[in-house]
Amino acid sequence: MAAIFVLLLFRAGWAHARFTGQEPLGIPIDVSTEPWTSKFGPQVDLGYTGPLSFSHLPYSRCLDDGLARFDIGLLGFPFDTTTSYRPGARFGPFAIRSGSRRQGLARSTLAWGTSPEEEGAAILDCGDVPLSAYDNVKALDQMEAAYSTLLARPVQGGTSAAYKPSTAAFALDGKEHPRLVTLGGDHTIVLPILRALHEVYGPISVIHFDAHLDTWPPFSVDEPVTHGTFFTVAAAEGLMTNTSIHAGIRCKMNGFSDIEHDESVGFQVISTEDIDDYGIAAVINTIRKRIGKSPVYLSLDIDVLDPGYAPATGTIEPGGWTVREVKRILRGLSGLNFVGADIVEVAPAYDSADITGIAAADIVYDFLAMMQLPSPPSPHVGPFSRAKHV
Ligand SMILES: [Mn+2]
Repeated sequence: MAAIFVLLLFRAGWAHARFTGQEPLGIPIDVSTEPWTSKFGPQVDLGYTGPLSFSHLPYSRCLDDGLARFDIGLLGFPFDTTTSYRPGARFGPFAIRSGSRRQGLARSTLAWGTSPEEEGAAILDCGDVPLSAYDNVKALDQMEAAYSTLLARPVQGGTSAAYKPSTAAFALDGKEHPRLVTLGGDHTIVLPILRALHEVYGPISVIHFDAHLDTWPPFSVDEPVTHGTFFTVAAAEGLMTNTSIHAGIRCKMNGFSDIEHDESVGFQVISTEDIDDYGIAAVINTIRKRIGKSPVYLSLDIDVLDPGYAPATGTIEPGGWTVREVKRILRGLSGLNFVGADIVEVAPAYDSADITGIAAADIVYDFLAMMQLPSPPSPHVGPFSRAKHV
C-alpha cells in the first residue's frame, strides 16, 4: 500500500515538474556541476522537442488545477462521434498543437505588426477534456460542464500594461470572464459551448467560417444533434441573436429552402465566390456591419479552406478559400467583441505533410491576436518598411 502511495506521489511529482517547470518532490540535484549543464548551460526545448502544448505555452490540465490562471485559455475537445462522413477529428487538438511547434506567440509578423504576447493577455494551454467516445449525450454534458467551469474562473488580468479587459461589459454579472479558444473536435462541440456562453452573456452573435451551413433541420427526431444541425438546435434553445453570419459557404444544397431555413436560424450568407465578386474588403465590412457591437463567438470549420490547403477534414468541399484569404479576413475582424473562438473538423489521419494541422495552428495564432487588438492592423506599407503598430 505504502509502495503504491509513493509511486503515485512520484508519478504526480514527475508530471507536475514536466509541465510546469516547478521542483519535483525529493532532494534537488545541483545540475550546474554536471557535465551537460557545466558545458552547455541551461537549455530550452527546440521547436521540435519537448512535451506538446500549443506553441510551447505553459500547459495545465486547468479543470483539475485550482492554481491555473489565464485570460485566454486553449482547450481541446477531442470529440468526433457526431460526424456524417469521415471521422477522426478527435485527433484535431493533437494535430493543431503539433502544427504549432514552430511558432512562438512572442513573435510578430509584418501583417499583424504585433504578437499575441505583446498584446498582454495571459495565455495558457488548458489541455484536453477527456470526453466520452461512447455516449454523445454524456460527452455534450461533459463539454458544457468543462466550458462553464473555466468561464467561471477568475482572470489573471494580463502580463503587462498592454492588457485590455474585454468581457465585463457584456457579461450578465458585470465581471471579467476568461475567453477560451477551443480546438475541436467535430462541429457539434459548438452546441455545448453556446449553452455555456449563454449562461454568462445571454444570446450572442456567431461568425461561422465553413463550407457548409450547419443549420439543417434535425435529420431525425431521435437523433437531433449532428455536426450539420447543431445551429438549428442552438437557435431553438434561444442561445443566439438573429444577427449571425456565415463566411465561405459553397456546399451543395437540397434547394433554396435550405437558405430560407438558414435565415430563420438567424444567419446571413457570404458565399465562397463573394470574395471574387465583391472583394475582401466587402466581405470584412459585411461581417462587421452584421455583428456590430454585440458579443460575438467565432467558429471556424477548417473545411472553409480549399482542400489543397486543408485536406485533413471530414466533409471535403473543393473550391475553397486560401489560407492567406482567411487570415486577411480574420485581421479585418479585430476589435469586434469576441467572447470566444474555436477551430474544428481537423482530422489528421487524412493529412499530407501535416499541412492542415500547421494551417490550423497558424489560424489559432491569428485568433489570439485578433481577440486582443482594438482595431484591424494597418497594412504593412511598402517593402521592408515598418507597420504602424511596431
Ligand atoms: Mn461545419
